[in-house]
Amino acid sequence: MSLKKIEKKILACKRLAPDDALALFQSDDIFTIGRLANIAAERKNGKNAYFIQNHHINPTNICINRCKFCAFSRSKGEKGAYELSIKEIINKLRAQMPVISSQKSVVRKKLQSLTPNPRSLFSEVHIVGGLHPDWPLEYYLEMLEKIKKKFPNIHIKAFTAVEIDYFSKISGLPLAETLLQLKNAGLDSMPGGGAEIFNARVRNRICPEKISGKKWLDVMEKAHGIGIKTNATMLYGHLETYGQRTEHMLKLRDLQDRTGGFQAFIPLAFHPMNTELGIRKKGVRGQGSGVSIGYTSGIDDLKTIAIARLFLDNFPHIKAYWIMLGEKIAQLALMFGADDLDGTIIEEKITHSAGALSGNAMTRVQLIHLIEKAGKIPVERDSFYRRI
Ligand code: V47
Ligand code: SF4
Repeated sequence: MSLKKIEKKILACKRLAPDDALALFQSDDIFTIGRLANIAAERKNGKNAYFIQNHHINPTNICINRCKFCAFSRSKGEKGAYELSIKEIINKLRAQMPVISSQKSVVRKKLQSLTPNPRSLFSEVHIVGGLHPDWPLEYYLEMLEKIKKKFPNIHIKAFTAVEIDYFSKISGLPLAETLLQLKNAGLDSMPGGGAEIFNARVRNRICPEKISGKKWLDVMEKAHGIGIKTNATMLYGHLETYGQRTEHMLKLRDLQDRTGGFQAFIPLAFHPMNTELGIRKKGVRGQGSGVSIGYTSGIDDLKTIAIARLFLDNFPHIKAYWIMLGEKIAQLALMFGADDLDGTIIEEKITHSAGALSGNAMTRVQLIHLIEKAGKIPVERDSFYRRI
């Protein structure tokens, strides 16, 4: 279908077909696609662009899966492998707390005015890690319980669908029961990682040990079924085609029609450094030997965000994760359909192991500045997109 026809559909608020999304991916008219995505974003969220003060924690990088695009993971005993005790996790979180209480009163008042929770500098902790060969489900339950006990006001967004499925396998409990136990221990919502690309052929090449796309969707459906909100991601810029990106988003849109449990969609730009996939092997995809899969282009990043906004008409939010996009492309993404920059992060390991060019943390003031300069209204949110 021509871009003009697709534009008409969008302006009439009609749902895009997979062929429309494919035609948008194949088009070079980035300005038209961006303008339309901005219209769709403003229909949903006005000029609001959200951000959150959050803290990422990765309890371990030891993982039995060793996906070919992952530079973060290690095998047990390998150089660079680490494990955090629950005490170390608590201490990492606590390290952000006394910043305020130890200040002189005038500084303390100023800091308190900058944060939703006067005792902390963040309102959400985001926890994901490797599939550890020895830790039992009880370890994760205790982790949640202890974090909740020490920081009752902090929202815990934790564990990808891949981890949840693994916890179910190692505990011998059904998925629904595993999720319930985690929920009762303090799990408030789930991040969207582990989706990668659902297409089985590509998935088998980039992460052969990982659960199937079908299983990922099944875990999410069960989580939504017991009232756990989640996000969804898509790893792009590796071996997948535009058609496979569209197919991936279609599966997410179909599930969202059934459950309504997704909050945000986050396209994740593949980072190639230190990964097995970063250097293409001889003959793969008809390329010569040693041809590397590089970083994604800014144009592809913006197009993917925009098409996601247009195609995923039932997702409330599209997140431009600044860690993966870089601060500047993430800012531009706010004019191309994204309405969320994610957060302050504080410590990021997964993308930085793979050569992220972005910083590790941003302050609330920096995030507000980026949003305002993109002509949007900064809204500090909680984990359910309520204004703080
Ligand atoms: O599951 C791993 C991906 C994910 C690489 O839900 C890589 O709010 C790019 O899911 N290049 C973890 N991506 C990050 C994630 C996430 C991040 C921020 C917010 C949310 C949310 C979720 O990162 C993994 C995997 O899909 N990943 N290695 C890489 N080399
Ligand atoms: Fe393990 Fe996740 Fe890295 Fe895959 S992406 S190797 S599952 S930590």
